[in-house]
Amino acid sequence: MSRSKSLDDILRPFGIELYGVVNDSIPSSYPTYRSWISRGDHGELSYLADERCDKRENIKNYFPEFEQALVMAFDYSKSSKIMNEFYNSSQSNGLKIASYVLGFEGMDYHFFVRDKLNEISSALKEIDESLEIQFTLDTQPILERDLAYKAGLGWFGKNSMLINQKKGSFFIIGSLLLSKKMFQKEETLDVDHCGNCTKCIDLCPTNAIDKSHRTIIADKCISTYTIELFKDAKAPKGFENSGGEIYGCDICQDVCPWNIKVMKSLEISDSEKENFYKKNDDIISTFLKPSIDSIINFLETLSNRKYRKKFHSSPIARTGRIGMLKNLRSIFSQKLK
Ligand code: B12
Ligand code: SF4
Ligand code: SF4
Repeated sequence: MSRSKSLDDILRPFGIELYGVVNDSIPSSYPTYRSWISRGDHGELSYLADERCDKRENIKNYFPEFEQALVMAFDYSKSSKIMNEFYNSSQSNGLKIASYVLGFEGMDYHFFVRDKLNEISSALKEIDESLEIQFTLDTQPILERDLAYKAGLGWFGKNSMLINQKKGSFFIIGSLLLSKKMFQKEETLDVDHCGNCTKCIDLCPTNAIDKSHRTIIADKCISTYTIELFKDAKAPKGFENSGGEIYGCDICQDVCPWNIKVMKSLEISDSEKENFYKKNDDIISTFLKPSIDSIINFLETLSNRKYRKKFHSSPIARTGRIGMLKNLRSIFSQKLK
């Protein structure tokens, strides 16, 4: 059995259809990242500009033993389709939560995908027990979209998302960094498929996409405002024209023709839908059905500790009760205007 065949065998049980390998430890878009930082486009996200900025120049700065990365896409497009149907139904209160939040059985993907990465690591160690492995999943000083690009998973969209022609962009990138070149897989780098389209740029309510550089101005992005800023903060200009986003933002992905195409062909069975609603019931019934003033009243009576306890396994624990109240009040005050 060839090594690439065995990789396919290892990953299929985890539902991973899109993956690739990278042998080069130097990110091809490090200069893009560097100039983004020098323009100050990281804004409040200081962790991107501190000493970890230099670390991103070479994967070996993070994992000196690096020889190969196994880069995988963890798909949550079904969550996006189900939630868009929900938002168009009479049950929706008009508020929205980014679909990745609900896409991993109600769990924070940092836990859910990490468990999968651990299981895949164990499977690889069964092949070679001397193999050393580190994972990278969002918080490590690694340019993950670059890794995915070099693994042949897709191209950098004008909205900065890594997009795949067949799968769109509703996936999380998770990678295993390996101390040996375990697999041979010929990767073809994808080319730009955005063409003349500018939908994401035109429809971003806060003008957060820097058209000339194809990057995001973090302080203008609703995702930064609703996920990363925990205390009182000024909403970005144009937030009043958004679609009720209270945690994260999917607008520049929802409008992308490549995702629209994927959504049209995606089949979801009744039992999958039932399971989705069951796993996400707490979040949907707390935030996406009641009136906004009653949610604010509810959170005002909850302690910070109880909020954390109630939502500890979901990404929305990140903002804490105070951060979520900030987001809700911001939308509520706009509705009153
Ligand atoms: C900081 C961060 C954010 C910040 C800043 C976003 C940003 N675009 O920089 C905020 C909070 C706004 C954010 C929002 C979101 N994020 Co985020 N975020 C990150 C994080 C931690 C670092 C990104 C980073 O280094 N930014 C610096 C900029 C310069 O790099 P970049 O945006 O990744 O762009 C790269 C490419 O697009 C490319 N590139 C861009 N322009 C050009 C131009 C040329 C000419 C070339 C050659 C290359 C190139 O080079 C860049 C550097 O590698 C990564 C995880 C990681 N460790 O990489 C996740 C990550 C990028 N986020 C992710 C997700 C899912 C989101 C959201 C969809 C969440 C949501 N629903 O709210 C939004 C999407 C917003 C958007 N359109 O980008 C996923 C993206 C998966 C994918 N398919 O692309 C990642 C990879 C996390 C993961 N492990 O899956 N995020
Ligand atoms: S995530 Fe939302 S606010 Fe950020 S760039 Fe995309 S559409 Fe604009
Ligand atoms: S909306 Fe259009 S321009 Fe934006 S990422 Fe998708 S294809 Fe590219």
